[in-house]
Amino acid sequence: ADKATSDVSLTRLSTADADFDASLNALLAWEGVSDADVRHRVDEIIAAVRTRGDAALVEATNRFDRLAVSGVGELILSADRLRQAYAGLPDEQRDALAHAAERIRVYHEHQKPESWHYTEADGTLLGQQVMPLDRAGIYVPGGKAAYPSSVLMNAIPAHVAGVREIIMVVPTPDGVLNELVLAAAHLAGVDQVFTVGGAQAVAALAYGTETVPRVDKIVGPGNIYVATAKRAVFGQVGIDMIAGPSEILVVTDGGTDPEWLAMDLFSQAEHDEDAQAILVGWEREHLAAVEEAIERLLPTMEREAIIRQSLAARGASILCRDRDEAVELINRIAPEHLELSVAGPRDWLPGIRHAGAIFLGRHTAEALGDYCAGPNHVLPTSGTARFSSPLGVYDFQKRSSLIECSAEGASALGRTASVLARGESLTAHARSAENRIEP
Ligand code: HSO
Ligand code: ZN
Repeated sequence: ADKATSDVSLTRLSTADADFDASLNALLAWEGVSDADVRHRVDEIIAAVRTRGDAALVEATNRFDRLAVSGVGELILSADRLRQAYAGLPDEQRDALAHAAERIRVYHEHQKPESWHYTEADGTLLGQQVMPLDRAGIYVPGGKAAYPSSVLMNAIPAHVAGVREIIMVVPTPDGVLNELVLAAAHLAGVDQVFTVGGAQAVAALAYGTETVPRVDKIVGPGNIYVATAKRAVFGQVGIDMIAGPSEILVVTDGGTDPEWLAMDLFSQAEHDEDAQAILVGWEREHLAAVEEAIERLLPTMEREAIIRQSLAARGASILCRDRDEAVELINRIAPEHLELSVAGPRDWLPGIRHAGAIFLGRHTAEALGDYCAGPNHVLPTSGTARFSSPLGVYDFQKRSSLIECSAEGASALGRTASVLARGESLTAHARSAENRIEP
């Protein structure tokens, strides 16, 4: 174990430490499962909304968001209201939002998968047809994590996918609306907004109420109640991944301004106390320079307290032997965001197997990707980049397989199917297939 001295805000590790593996595991550990108490409360809310619809939704909303509305009608924002929010923004904000939305749209247009088919010699056609979901529900958190950029990132891929109807829910605790969030909804093609949140909003989207339409998939981040509710309704509807705290892993070859690196780490750390910012490099002095920049810049940060807490609890500066060991670390951590602040970053790509988004080179700050580069900022966290991908157009589509047998094709396949069906003692299957066998 190493000199986590009091003048340094984050944990210092070295791959040469005898207990490095254990230290790294402890650093990465994240308990993402909600406790039985939360699950119980969420189940109750879901059951209430499922059985009593609008009435339960209004009750829960009044209670948790400290409102006094009498019907769901008061919780609907019209398309006009969204347009107004957009029109009412200061020019600079409106232009920035529009610029970001356009770039995100263009990027996601590239993601659109094509339907395909092929035809066999006997005329049999096989293929796959891609179709959008009918209705998607987008959860937008209220309060301190109400990010307009996340509205764009969740709704635009749905829109590009061709989803017919996009329903957004956003809680308004104490009735407070975020105009930027509404403006983003307008730009992203959201059809209807309900100002509800929490498990009750997830339940309403999953089962439908008299007023809230039932959706086919619910996406978007939320607090522990929202995440628990999404898990609970999975199967009734589709859900996206359950997001953990935001993470960044910055790899430096020693050639980037330490202050840039410090700020890149802060940019994740400032999201919340549980966010994780990790620096990896093989130049001992350079790492020390970044640590020093961190100390120097911390007092200048508006969110100093959150950043300090995040760095102290989950931040680290890891000294490794060389570039190969850095790649090993990347794949082991499977970070949500990977910044390769190195010369020749593209050469690294073939070695990187697990990362949500890869930011190549010294100029590519993660913050640019968070807002407006184009790729999605909804990414797999907590090591789930090992098996999952950024939110994308494909999350709002599904595939149907296509089979069209020619007479000749059916005859040939009939023989194979018949044998296999009789092997399974399924006689109707066998005779159905045999009917197509030509003598
Ligand atoms: N870094 C966040 C996304 C975000 N950043 C929104 C700023 N606003 C996702 O990990
Ligand atoms: Zn961010």
